[in-house]
This record gives sequence, structure tokens and C-alpha cells, in this order.
Amino acid sequence: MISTDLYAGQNVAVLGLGRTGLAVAQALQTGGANVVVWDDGAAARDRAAAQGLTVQPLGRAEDMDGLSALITSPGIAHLYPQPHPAIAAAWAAGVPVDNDIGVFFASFGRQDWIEFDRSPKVVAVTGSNGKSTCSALIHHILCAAGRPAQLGGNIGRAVFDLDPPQNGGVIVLELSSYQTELARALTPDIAVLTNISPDHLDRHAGLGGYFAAKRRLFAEGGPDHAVIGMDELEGQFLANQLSQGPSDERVIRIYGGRKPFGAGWAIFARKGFLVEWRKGKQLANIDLRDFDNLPGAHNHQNACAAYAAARALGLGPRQIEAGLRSFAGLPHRAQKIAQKDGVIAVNDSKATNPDSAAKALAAFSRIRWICGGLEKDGGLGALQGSLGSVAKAYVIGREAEKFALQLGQTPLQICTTMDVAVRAALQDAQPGDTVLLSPAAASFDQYDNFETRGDDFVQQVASCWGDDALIQ
Ligand code: UMA
Ligand code: ADP
Repeated sequence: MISTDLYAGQNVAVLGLGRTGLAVAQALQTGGANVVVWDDGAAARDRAAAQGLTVQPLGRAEDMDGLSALITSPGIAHLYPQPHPAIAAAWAAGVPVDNDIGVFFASFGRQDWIEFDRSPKVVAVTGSNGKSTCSALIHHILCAAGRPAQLGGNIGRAVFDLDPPQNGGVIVLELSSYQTELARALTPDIAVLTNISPDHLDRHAGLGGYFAAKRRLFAEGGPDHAVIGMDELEGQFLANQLSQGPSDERVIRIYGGRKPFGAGWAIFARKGFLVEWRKGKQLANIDLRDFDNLPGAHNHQNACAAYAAARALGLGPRQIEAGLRSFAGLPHRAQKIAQKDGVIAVNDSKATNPDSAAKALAAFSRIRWICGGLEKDGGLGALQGSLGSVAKAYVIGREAEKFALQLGQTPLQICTTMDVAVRAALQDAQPGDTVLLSPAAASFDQYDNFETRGDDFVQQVASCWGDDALIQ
């Protein structure tokens, strides 16, 4: 655990007692703050009390008396659709609201680092899709090259749950828009924007608010290097705003499928090859085509962003290539899970929005596509140009009929549940087909989260094909 003395001797409240809240409350308490905590769920409050934390309500004006800060959790709405009552009370009382990421950056850098010959660094990755893959890739490349590295943030491990960084250590953080919007300090050494497409619009009152939340990662103090996906207008705008001119190497531009021009520093992937382009010359070239755990153009884009971050940290192209090659992939992201009679089954349960599903549809051919679930704001527009590779859709979810109506002429079957969909898709599949779970929707209508949805898919495939078909 990392502790922080940012609020030593002061009163601080922590709202939300999941992974974030428990870790930051312990970090503050260990660092000498007087911490009170609250969660709207009784079980979470009991867990916190059992860990020695002082539970106290936070929704009323008087609860804010004497507080130096209110530290909140990402899953709790802090502005839209409406602020949690404790956050509104903090505003009214003039108590600063922050989150664990803000506290982490404000307290990063310690006296004992004077003994280090290489200061610890932070790489922060944000974007709509590919954050987890990209963060995990950067972390893996560093570890494979023998550099001490840790991985945390939105990927599932709260930042204060990490260990204090070592000499030359790198902390790789995946950051969501919920986290970047609120953090009062946001000063990574290297910041990465993978891409932008609509997501979480309810929490940001639309795409503009969502992009503004992500952009904050590049604004506060400015990272030493900004790695920016250039395939959307938002990335192009941001890269232009951050750079002093075409040859400013503080910005490293990432292009999917398009060769850059000019004197700057760029990494692009075309026809399966990653190319580093610097000062008008090609510096390195990596053939990604047989890297089984990075399938599809979207993963080649992730490889480019990870390559750029690793280069900015001083690694050489061949070290990075070795790390990309040995990356095992992440569960639930375009993951080949089983194979039988020339048919492969792919679990892409993490595709919770149309853009990410469109990328998976582009990565395979002759697809038996299991899709549907809780639809995100904004509809399925992003999928329309990507349905050509779909042999047939097997639609799941409580509102499967409504979802199916948006799939145009695509042959489809309303299946509603995973077991029906998997059975039908495997039965129909011909050698060479891919049975792909890539829902383009959230899972919460039928599952606790995307992981349990993906696990159900794997289980249903195993029950039809047998355990021997599973790829371990
Ligand atoms: N709670 C309240 N009142 C509310 C809402 C929630 O008290 O009105 C309480 C709940 O009872 C619960 C706690 O808040 O006890 C949960 O807080 P949380 O939802 O912030 O969950 P954490 O466990 O702290 O996990 C968070 C991130 N969750 C969200 O952003 C929703 C995790 O990302 C992250 O891994 C973790 O911090 C560590 O940094 C998950 C996620 O779904 C994977 N992220 C979204 C995404 O990727 O799309 C953004
Ligand atoms: P995030 O953490 O941003 O949600 P993940 O790496 O977990 O990103 O991937 C989420 C989903 O998006 C998966 O379905 C994956 O196949 C898809 N995906 C991964 N990388 C990209 C990318 N660069 N562009 C679009 N979709 C992607």
C-alpha cells in the first residue's frame, strides 16, 4: 500500500467504500489524517468499520464542518446526471472535492527518493477504447525489459493499493473519464490518449463533456510526452494544441492505417507492420502479423501507443518488440478461447460500446456474432459500416428485439439468453467461421459485469464443444 501525508493532522472524508474508497481511506489514515468514511450500502460500511475506519454520514451540511477535503469514488456521480448529496453538501460548504488520483499525484515524489539514481515515473493512459490493453501492454513491455513497473487505476487495482515505487520504477495507470474529470492534480510524466468515441455520455452531458474530462490529463502541468491517437478529430485537435510546431517531439502521434508526413515523431501501423517515423525518417519496423494475442487493426493501434510510451521511457525498439511478442493478451478482449473443427470462438465481452464492437468485427471474417445487452446512449450508428463480415447475428439481452431492429439487413436470430445464442451459433458455424461475443452494449441487464458475461460465454462454449476445445 502507498500511504500519503497530504492531509496529516487534518479532517478528511471519503465517500464510497469499494476498491477506491477503502484504499484511499487507509492511505490517508496511515499518513496521519483524521478520516471519516461513508457508503450508501450497509455491507460496504460494515466492511470499512471492520477495517478500523470511522463510519459517519456525509449528506448533511453539518457533516462538512471542519473537513479539509471530500475524496469521492469514480462510480459516484459528481456532476451529471446529478451530484451525490454529499458532493452537493461539500460544494455548498466550500469543501474541496477530489479523488484518489488527485491525492496520488499531489503526493507523488518523496524525500527518500534522493537516494534513487532514477526518479520513479508515471504513465497515464486514457481514451474510449483500448485503455486496459494499452496499459497492460506498457506494463508488460517494461517488466519484460527488466524495468520495475506496476499497473493500477481503472484496470481494477486502486492506485493506493499499489506498492511505493522503487528506484527507476514506473507506475502505469489506466484512467477513466470519471477519474480524470475530478482529479485536482493530474501530472503524469507520459500521458496517452488511445482514441475517442461516445461512451458514458450520461455522466458528462454529451460527447463534448466527455472529451473535456479526458483532455484534463494533458492540461494540468503538461506531461513530458503526450502520445495521441490521431484517427479522430479530437486527437488531431489535442495534438495540435499541445505541440509548438511540426517537429515538437513532446507530442508522439499515433496513426492507424495511414502514413504520416512531416518532421515530427509518429508511430503508425499499416498492413500489419508497426513503423516508427522520426524527423522524416523510418527508424524501426515491426511485423505484428503473427502476434496472435494482438489481433486486428485496433490492437495494432494499441501496440503503437504502447511502443511510443516505452520509447519515451528510453527503451529500444528490439526490447519493445520482444515485449509485444510475449504479451499474453487480456481476458474478455478479442480473446481466442476455443477452437474446434476449423471454427474459433472469441470472447470480446469488454466491447460494451458500438465502436469497440466495430473494431472486433473488422478483425475477423465470416462472423457468427453474439451481440446485444443494455444499449448505450447514442445508438448503434458506429456499427453500420462494419456489418459486412457478419454471417449472422445472435441477439441477446432483455431488449433483444429492439436491438435487432437496428441491424438492418443482417441475417439474425433473437436468442435473448447466452445459452441459446451459443448453441445456435456453434450449430450454424462452418469451418473458417468465427463465433464472436462482442456485444456492443453493457452487460447490466443480465449480468453483474462484463467479466461474468464473458465467463458465461466461455462456459456455454465448453458445455457444447467440451473442455478439450478450450484454449488454456
Ligand atoms: N456508492 C455509493 N453511492 C452511490 C454510488 C456508489 O455509496 O451513489 C458506493 C457503492 O455502494 C460501492 C462504492 O460506491 O460500495 C463503489 O464505488 P465505485 O463504483 O467507484 O467502485 P470501485 O470499487 O471503487 O471501483 C472504481 C472503478 N469503478 C467505476 O469507475 C465504476 C473501477 O473501474 C476501478 O477499477 C477501481 O475504482 C480502481 O481504480 C471499473 C469500471 O467499471 C472497472 N470503470 C468504468 C469503465 O471502465 O467503463 C469507468
Ligand atoms: P478499455 O479499457 O478502454 O475499455 P480495453 O482494452 O479493455 O479498453 O478494450 C475494450 C474493448 O475495446 C474490447 O472489446 C476490445 O476488443 C476493444 N478495443 C481494444 N482496443 C481498441 C482500440 N484501440 N480501438 C477500438 N476498440 C478497441
